[in-house]
Amino acid sequence: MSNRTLPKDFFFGAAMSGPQTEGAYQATGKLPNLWDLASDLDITKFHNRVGSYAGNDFTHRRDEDIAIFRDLGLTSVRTSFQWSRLMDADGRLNPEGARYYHELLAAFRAAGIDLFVNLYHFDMPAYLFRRGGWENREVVEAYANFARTAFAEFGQEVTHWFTFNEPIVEPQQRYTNAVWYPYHADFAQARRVQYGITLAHGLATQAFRQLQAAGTVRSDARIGLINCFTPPYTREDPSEADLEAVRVVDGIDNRWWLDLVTKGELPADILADLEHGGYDLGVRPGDAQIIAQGPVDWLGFNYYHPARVQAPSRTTDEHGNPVFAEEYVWPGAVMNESRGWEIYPKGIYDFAMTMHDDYPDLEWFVSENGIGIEGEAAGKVDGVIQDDYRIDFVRDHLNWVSKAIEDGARCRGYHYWAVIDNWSWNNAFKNRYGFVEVDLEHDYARHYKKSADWLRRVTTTHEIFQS
Ligand code: BGP
Repeated sequence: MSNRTLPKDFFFGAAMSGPQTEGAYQATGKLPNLWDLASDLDITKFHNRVGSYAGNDFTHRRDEDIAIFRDLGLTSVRTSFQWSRLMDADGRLNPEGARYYHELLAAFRAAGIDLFVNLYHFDMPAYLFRRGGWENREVVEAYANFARTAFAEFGQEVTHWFTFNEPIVEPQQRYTNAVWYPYHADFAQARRVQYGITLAHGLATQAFRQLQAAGTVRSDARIGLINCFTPPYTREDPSEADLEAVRVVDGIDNRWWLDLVTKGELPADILADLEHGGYDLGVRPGDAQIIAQGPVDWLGFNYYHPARVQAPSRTTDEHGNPVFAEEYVWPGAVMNESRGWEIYPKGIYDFAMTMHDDYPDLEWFVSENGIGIEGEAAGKVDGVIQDDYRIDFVRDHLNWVSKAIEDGARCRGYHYWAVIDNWSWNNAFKNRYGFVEVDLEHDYARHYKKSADWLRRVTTTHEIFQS
């Protein structure tokens, strides 16, 4: 069988974020963000006690990394501007932080790489978190001010903006699963945070449209949202209760954002459920108008794993939180044991078909996809990591992307998460995602892994090679 291909204008790139790469955490007048705060408070929560401070040393290796992206045939890269670097504690532009990002944009431009800019990657300035974070309207307004300031300052330079990366993840990781600071398990709080982020997105999108109409933002610029949509599955012969579990999980994690960015609404069934359960989102008069500003120009889809759920065996958990679903362990699951995530390449196709059927007007791209493996440096041959599993993973996902496009999906490109290894939140450098190794024993030196050569062949030919 011949190899599948991707369209000529399909783009390949890399995804990364400011807080996971930049380091330089006290340079350019940067304020502490939530990760710096969590690292200061309890470093033992981080794998091998590696906190947020150094990223992957990108700031010092910027030009080297850009040369790597170019050499690998990538034409776009997404990162985030750190709120804590761009703004000062009075909510004004920090000129040194602005210079940092102007230089960053110029360096990518000089290399012919389009830098996509995301405005929030789980990295609230610590002082705003102390004021109540996303549950406080003043903080929602502060984010809108930050977004407006960024659009005004960089409006002529950036063509691809995103308001948020994975807005569902802070409600999950910080306020439900208790794995990220402040380590809470509180369903009601998680929903209030989700609602605050939703309003922040609406206000930022509104500011973008206003500044574009005024000519401050370039006319060809687009605004988008990126989320980790998890295609939901249940048992093959589901009960009514299993399907109900799918409805709720899909509603909170996926449809909430899809309805926001296509219709400027939130899913009525989920709002009704929350009201029925007595959960107060703190809705105020005028919020519907903010949410109505939510529609975007295109969408980013981060895909790592599907969601498999079934009817729960209990209605509340040990914290008193409601339980709508529990995990369904699919007997056929193939796992990435390092991360505990199922590898299911067809999920990318199933999501593409959901978009095609339910949200047909929206263009999108795969904004993250990747595999993080622990201990891979142990198996080097002649100094090179032998990561054939990474080739298998990306190839299998790209094959489904190619099939989806053939079947009408409006998918325009693919960004791999962490082309160069980077710092992964509480896991720090435990699981490595890169096609390029970051050698922590030797001052963050970069080395190509075996898979890099395969990636270059795919990006430059658009043919999905077997190996
Ligand atoms: C996504 C995030 C990234 C990245 C990636 C890998 O959810 O947008 O920031 O970290 O997942 O996950 P992890 O780092 O938890 O292994």
